[in-house]
Amino acid sequence: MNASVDLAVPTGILADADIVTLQSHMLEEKRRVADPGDTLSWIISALSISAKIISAQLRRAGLDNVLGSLGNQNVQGEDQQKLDVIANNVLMRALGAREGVMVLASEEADEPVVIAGNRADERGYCVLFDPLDGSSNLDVCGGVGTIFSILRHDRRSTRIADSVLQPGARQVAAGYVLYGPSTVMVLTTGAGVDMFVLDTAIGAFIRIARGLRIPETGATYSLNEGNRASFPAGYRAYLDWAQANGYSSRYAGAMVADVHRTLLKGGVFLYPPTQKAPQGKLRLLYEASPMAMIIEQAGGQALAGTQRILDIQPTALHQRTPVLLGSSAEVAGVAEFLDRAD
Ligand code: P6P
Repeated sequence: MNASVDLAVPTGILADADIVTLQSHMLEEKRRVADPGDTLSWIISALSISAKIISAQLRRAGLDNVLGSLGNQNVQGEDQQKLDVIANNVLMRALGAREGVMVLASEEADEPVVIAGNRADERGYCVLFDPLDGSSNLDVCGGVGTIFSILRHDRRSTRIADSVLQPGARQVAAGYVLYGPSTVMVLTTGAGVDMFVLDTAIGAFIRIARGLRIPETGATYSLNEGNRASFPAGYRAYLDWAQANGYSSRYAGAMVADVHRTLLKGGVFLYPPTQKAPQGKLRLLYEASPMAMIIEQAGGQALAGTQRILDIQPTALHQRTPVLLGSSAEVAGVAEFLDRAD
């Protein structure tokens, strides 16, 4: 029941909305998503706590001397930032302690981590994440984020660790946290997309949008044009068309920031194949698939070339994929150029 709150002077979140925290949101979701033992809610709670800790660490990064790289490379061959490791450890510890978590997989870990004490035939969940996406933006105070994907453990897998190799269409939930001027969580459990903002005064994520829909169109494209020379012909033909038709270019260099803008304002985000990354740079399981679920749940489209990202059957934890996602009409427009060029 939406009891109206009669306030003399509307203040902040009390002004005009019921106060729904992430926790109460998950209780509402319980009626729709079968979640024996509230396991999924507990996993979302662990992600929420992790996001609060990581957000606090990022706000103090320059003061606590945790900026910069560790001087080594992760499994991706990318310079590992100190905060990549800190964020990864926070998520591993928060999620590893939750009952019902069978496997954790991270961009920062070579192999999936099988949580001890589980048998292959047990019911449970796999949680995959990129702990700090876009971390190279940290030193310049740019937007960074955490991306997460939640799958039911596949009890048919011979090795528990192989359970993470499921198509994105089988995700139970997915989302991201954007650490920007405010800390925002965007989440779907399969029935639309909801958005929460962290109220640091009370340490709670408050729901500010329910059933987010991506605009059908948007005259903005988002990709790293520095790679233009090595894009396949179809992408270059699309860029020529977009620039001749008044499109704007926006690119933050962090997938979470670029996808969040695309979700709210419309347009299209792309990471095409390049000479350096012939399969694309972005990782399928913990970047492309969760973002594809969010965008599709908001009414958009998410493709790898002309194939639906959520239909791809993964074969390796860190496999990469080209990404084309955003407003349906805009994605269809790009796909037309790709089809013509094939
Ligand atoms: P480039 C960040 O390193 C990341 O994985 C994504 O967050 C981002 O979209 C992409 O790589 C940026 O890559 O080659 O444009 O710097």
